[in-house]
Amino acid sequence: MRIVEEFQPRAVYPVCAQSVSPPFPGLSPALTLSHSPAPCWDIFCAVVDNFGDVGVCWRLARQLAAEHGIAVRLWIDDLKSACRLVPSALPGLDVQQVEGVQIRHWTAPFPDMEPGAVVIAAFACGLPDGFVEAMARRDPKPVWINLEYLSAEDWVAGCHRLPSPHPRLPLRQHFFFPGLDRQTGGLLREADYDARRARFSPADFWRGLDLLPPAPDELRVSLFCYETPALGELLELWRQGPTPVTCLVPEGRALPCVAPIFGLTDLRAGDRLVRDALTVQILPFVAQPRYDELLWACDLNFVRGEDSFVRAQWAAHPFVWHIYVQDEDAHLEKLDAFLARFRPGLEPAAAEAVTAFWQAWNRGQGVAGAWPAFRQALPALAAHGKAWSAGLREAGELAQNLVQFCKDEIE
Ligand code: TRH
Repeated sequence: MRIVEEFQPRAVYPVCAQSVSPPFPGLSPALTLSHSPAPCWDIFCAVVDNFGDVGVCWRLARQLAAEHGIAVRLWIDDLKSACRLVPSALPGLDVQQVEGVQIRHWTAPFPDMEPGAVVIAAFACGLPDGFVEAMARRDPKPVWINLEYLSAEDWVAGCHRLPSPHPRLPLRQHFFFPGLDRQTGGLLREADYDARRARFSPADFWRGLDLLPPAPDELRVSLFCYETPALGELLELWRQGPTPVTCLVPEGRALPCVAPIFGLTDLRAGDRLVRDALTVQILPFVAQPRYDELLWACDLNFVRGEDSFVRAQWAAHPFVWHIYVQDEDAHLEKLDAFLARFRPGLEPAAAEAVTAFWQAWNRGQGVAGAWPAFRQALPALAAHGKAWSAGLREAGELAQNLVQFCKDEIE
């Protein structure tokens, strides 16, 4: 797009001054400050739990570096968790360069550091006090972005890009919301997404897992979800069903709900279990691009949280969202808000089926009753998924929208 061609980030964002502290103990010789380009954007990621916080920040950081020529410092407080998502990163290094991004361990006390031209607080995480003071001293002041959670609720459009002044310092932050329409920041999608998908071979993918291509009546399902009694109920139904179901389950929180179906207490990556019509294959946790391939290969994708939920929408195959649980069932309102946007364009039976099944899945009961109609709606959902993802593209792409917003703020 034109924005990429016209935008010269190095010229717009002046090179940041380096740390005034001596190099950190973990700094490898290849990463001495004189060899690495100065970071220009700082992204702060506090890992709350699971993989979504790091997942979104890592994806954004890589895109900013690879597609927009921005030097990114990604500050992560829990490097051990991050290493699951970024397999080539090392948990013991305070500073490391991975895939064009400088990953830094966010420690307390925080080092004395000149802020970049843009500072992103991911998911409203608090920034270190000393760093905020340094932001206030910087001339010009950094653009301070509060990158929020994805929500389909109507109020988001009214809050996207809103400024909020700092109570004490001459700074203001801007709220930046991912979203599903042009009134929001859009969703992350790498520039090479379509090219990667065009090159993707399902046959090679299945061969790599040592699985035959699916039989004509078989359903291939990826299952990334939180623990829920609904999972056992559904697997049991599939086991007894008239047609084969092969279920690819990434290792993690769901496994204790899967094991009892096979009379086991423990499952691990590499296990393959077959009982009646049901085959379950446990997968290792893979790098993000490989996870996309799983979503492209399967007929139905169970996803969760935020980032895998977004990836399932780009994959445009039928999907089921296990939403992250919030206090006072606030998540159920978010679920309904998404469904209210997603349903238009679906025939009434399919619209009802997707609503009933998603609600049963998220409430943890009633999936067996909701499954037959949902199963029947899969062809309609497959067609709808294509139209839905095409519509999402019209909202624009989040990294690009963010770059443009910051450019406008700086000028
Ligand atoms: O892991 P999640 O449940 O993450 C979150 C967090 O709980 C977070 O606190 C909360 O705010 C958020 O949900 C809503 O789900 P999510 O967001 O889908 O993140 C998973 C990431 O892991 C995503 O980037 C995809 C990636 N992934 C892989 O890279 N490889 C894999 O094999 C799998 C299964 C996932």
